Formats: sequence, structure tokens, C-alpha cells
Amino acid sequence: METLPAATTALPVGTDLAAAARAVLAANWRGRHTVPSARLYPHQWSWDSAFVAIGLAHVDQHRAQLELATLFGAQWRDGRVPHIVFDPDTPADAYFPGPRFWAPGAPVLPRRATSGIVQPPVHAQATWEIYRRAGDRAAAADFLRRMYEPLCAWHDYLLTARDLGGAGLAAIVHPWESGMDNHPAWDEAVAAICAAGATVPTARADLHHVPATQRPGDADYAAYIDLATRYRDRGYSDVDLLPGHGFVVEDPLFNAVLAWSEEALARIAAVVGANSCWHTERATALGAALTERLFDDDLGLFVPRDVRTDRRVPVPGVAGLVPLLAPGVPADAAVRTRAHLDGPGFAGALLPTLDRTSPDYDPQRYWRGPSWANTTWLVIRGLRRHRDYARAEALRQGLLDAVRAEGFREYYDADTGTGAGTTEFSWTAALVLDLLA
Ligand code: 9WN
Repeated sequence: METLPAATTALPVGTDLAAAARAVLAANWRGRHTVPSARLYPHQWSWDSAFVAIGLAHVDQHRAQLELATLFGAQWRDGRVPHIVFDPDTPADAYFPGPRFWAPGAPVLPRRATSGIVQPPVHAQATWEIYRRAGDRAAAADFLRRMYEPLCAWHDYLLTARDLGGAGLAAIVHPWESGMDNHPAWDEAVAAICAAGATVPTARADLHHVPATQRPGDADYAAYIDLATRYRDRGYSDVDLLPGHGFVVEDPLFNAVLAWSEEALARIAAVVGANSCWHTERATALGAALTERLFDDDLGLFVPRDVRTDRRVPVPGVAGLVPLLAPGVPADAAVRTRAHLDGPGFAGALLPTLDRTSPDYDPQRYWRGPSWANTTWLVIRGLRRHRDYARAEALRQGLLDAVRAEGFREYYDADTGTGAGTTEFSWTAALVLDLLA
């Protein structure tokens, strides 16, 4: 393997953190969208763009609007928003799997080449954040009018075609859809897919940019490609996906974000003159289904549910704290969830991806332990919703300290704060802008 470039680390003493964050976003801007990272992720990613828009809302309303408009320009006719929109100016082999991998089975591709899977639906919230901070009110109101129907179509897709468990939650059909690709909660499903004969792809581009010890393993990649190939070859159809498909999961982060975004849709509807009650009801119903299906009474935390086996996956991860964001979560479930922030699993300056006492905890490897800015930010927002300002502030300071010490890294060792993954990472910079505001 080629020698990896040295990672940039500490920001020089006295650096203006907000200015440095703006510089990262400016460097990663490609004219109509922002790449998550110039080399490792050289296209547009769905939830990354939503986080980027939330940061840009503080500094450049029009760029924030364009970020989301570009993403939704690639929305599919069935309402899904693809997890990657490929940049035609980037060489096809710069990222694996690239546009040629995803295209063959797609029934009707939009103008831009895209993947066929999705990511957590942060977009309605991002749209609302742009509106509420906007200096140019007329442009922001016009933006809401343009985004409302596409956002409704996006949520409708998730709550109809993807309600594979039939209980009012959206199911994800690939670990990449969780945004937390190699989280230990997916290990059992990944192992079964590998045991059934999935082969390791040879074309991994990620290992040219980040040490293998900080990325998903080969077995994870074998399962990712196997699942994506099978989904692609059935034309990305969700009809009758059960029981044959190897990964069908109701994830607490995904559904909590959906409920929270549905609440934002209610606010957007009120501004554009549409019926907001319907969205409020749907948001509350989502919160109730989330609690009913995903709150694990033994752990006192939300966990994913494997729709194939109809059983909860009792792995305590940071996703289990994100439902603090959602409406309709009962007070006792919220109190028990928040208590984890004082226990051995999640206490500390940096919020890990996985409970530290779990046997699979690895503070350096991707979604198996390190602390990420976006999950920390979602939990901060959830804590504020429950007026738990002290815990929210402690997490905010912990994250900002790590960024000051190590720069805008993709993630941070949850125990030492050492930066890991790629450098100059867009959503870290964007969410820092929000946390500083
Ligand atoms: C696959 C872009 C994306 C994030 C995901 C993160 C990672 C991709 C990869 O990078 O996933 O989608 O190649 O590892 O897990 O959350 O959106 O930053």
C-alpha cells in the first residue's frame, strides 16, 4: 500500500475556530455542493450535506440553500434521496463503489448518477434551520416553498415503501443507510452474509487515504457489496424484500431523526400554508412507535430491531441516545436514556459510538467506538430538548476542545481525543459553526 499522507493535527494556538471551520467548508465546496472530504469522499453525500447546510446557515444562506437544492435535484421519482450523488467531474475510480457499480439495475435514474440507498433524513430539519437563521427572508420563504413537496415525498417514501416491519417505522436495508457503517450492532447480520459466501472486493479506494486500522474490515466490505449488489439487481425495489434480503433493520437514530424532521415539516407546512397538523401527528406517532419497538427495558436505552427476526439487537450504541431528539418519547424512557451519560459506558468529555464496557469497543476504529461530531451534536440537541443544559454543555465543550487540539477530523479516539480518519472533514467544521453560534 502507498504511504499515507501525514494527517494535520492541532490548530495553531490563537486560531479563530469559526474562521478555520469556514475555510474547511470553502475548500470542500465544489460550486453546487460540498464534498465531505476532498480525497476520501469526493462526491456529495446525503446526510453530510444536511449537516453542512446547518453550519452554512450561520454564514452563507444562499450556499446552504444550494447545498440542499443540489441534493434534492437528484431525488428519485419514488421519493428516495440517494445517499451519494456522483460528481461527473471526479474520476469514476476515485471512490469505491462508484457510479458504474450503482447504475445497472436502477429503473429510472435521475439526471445525475447516484447510489440507490439512502441515509438518515436530517434534511427537513436542515431546511428549517436555514429558514430560521435567514437574513434574506424572501429568499428563505421561497426556498421553503420549493423544498416542501420534495421533503414530503422523501418522508412518504420512508414511511410507506420502507415500513417493512409494518409498525410505522422506516427500515434500513444496508448498513451504509444507518450512516454508522460497521457498528457492532450489524455484526451478526454481516457475519451471516459472509458465511453465505460474500467475497471481499479488491477495489477498495478508502485504504489509500486512511490507515486500515481506522476503517471497516474486509468482511464488512464483502457484506456491503453483496447487499448493495442484490438490492441493485432487483432494481432497488422494496417490494417483498423480506425475508430474502440479508439486512432489514429499524434503527433508533434513523427513526428519531425522521420524527424530528417530521416536526420540522410541520413548521415548514405552517409557513407555506399547508396542513401542519398531519405532520405533527405523524411525528408523535413515530416517537410512540420508536419507544414501543426500540426501547430496551433491560438496558434502559433504545436499540435497533432486526425486522427479519423481529427481535431487538441488544447492542448499546450512541444511536440509542438520539431518540432524545424525538417528540412523543415518554419522560421515564428519556430519564433512563439520559442516565447513561453518567455511567461507565458513555460518561466523559467525548461521547463514544459504542458503550465503552462493550467487548467490541475499539476507540479508534470507525463506528466501533470513536467519537463523531454529528452523533455528539444530535445528542446535544436531544439533551437541550429535555432542558438538560449541563450535560449538553459538557458534550459541547468536550467536542470543541478535541477540535481545537486535533483539527477538523472525521472522528476522535473517544478515550484520548486523538484525531482519526480523514482530515478537513466537512460536517465536523459545519457543526462546530453551529456549536459556536
Ligand atoms: C459510505 C461520507 C460518509 C458518511 C457516512 C460514513 C462514511 C461511506 C464510506 O462516509 O460512509 O457511505 O465510504 O465509508 O460512515 O456516515 O456519510 O462522509
